[in-house]
Amino acid sequence: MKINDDVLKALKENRPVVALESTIISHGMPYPRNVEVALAVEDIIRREGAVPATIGIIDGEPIIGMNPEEIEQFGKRKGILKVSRRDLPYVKANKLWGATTVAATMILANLAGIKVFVTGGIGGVHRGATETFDISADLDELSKTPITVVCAGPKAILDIDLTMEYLETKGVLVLGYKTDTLPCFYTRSSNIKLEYNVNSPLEIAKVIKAKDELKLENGILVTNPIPEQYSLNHSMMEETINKAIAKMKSLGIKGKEETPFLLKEIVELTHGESLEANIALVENNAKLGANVAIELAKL
Ligand code: PSU
Ligand code: MN
Repeated sequence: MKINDDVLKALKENRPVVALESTIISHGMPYPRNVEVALAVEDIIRREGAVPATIGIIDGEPIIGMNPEEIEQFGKRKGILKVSRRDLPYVKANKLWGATTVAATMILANLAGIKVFVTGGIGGVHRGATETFDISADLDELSKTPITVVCAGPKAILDIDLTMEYLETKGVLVLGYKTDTLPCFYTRSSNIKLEYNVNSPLEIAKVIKAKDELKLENGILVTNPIPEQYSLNHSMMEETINKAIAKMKSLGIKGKEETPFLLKEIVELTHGESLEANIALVENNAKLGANVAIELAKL
């Protein structure tokens, strides 16, 4: 594993570090916006007072804290694999390039000693999963790796109710940041009531600390609603998502290709509006995640 100097120094001095994933760069957004956003998100984290660590795999070696040239490569290079938990050993052994999903980023962040991780939306239980069994490995990872993930809720393309049931079964605490309903990525709220709502980064940090004291090895999911002005209309998005899913089925796209295909299709169907929303929510999460890491480092 290669940890960059800034990140290593911060970790040694118990200063706040925030992990970032690379699947969102290589498979979640089009070039060159993906690179611009990845760099902008790092800047936001620095401005708040924490150290960003974008994680990915280069020639089989996990990189904890990519430099801007590496981020550029992850944005434009073709053939970078989408790497989740199961893919890690193969990619390492064969010295391949891998963009890490939420699950794989959690594993590597944890190895490096990072506790807080910011992303857009996590994977979850896909619609139709009762037939297909398609449940993102992100959910199981949250049940066994002690990282706090700040996101804007499960991606709207999923079955949100089943995702929440699954998280409950797996013992994953879901916190709503200044919201008492579950935010769903493109929209600020949903009809799913959350048990716990928190109102400050300090409050979140205290929950993380309590979990650690209880020796619970699982993660925590913090859901942070997309900023009001970027929130998209729920019924319009449902229509769009259904169209995208229908096209995906007609093309026979399955498994790990589903999420990248749907995100891309939705960007086209919304004429880029969903991409702007996606960017806004990631940036918003970066701000919150940085402050959670800052409070946690003080406790
Ligand atoms: N959120 C986004 N864009 C993305 C993803 C999440 O805004 O590209 C990625 C994350 O890396 C997440 C992955 O872990 O999609 C989930 O894929 P799957 O459903 O195949 O597990
Ligand atoms: Mn899947």
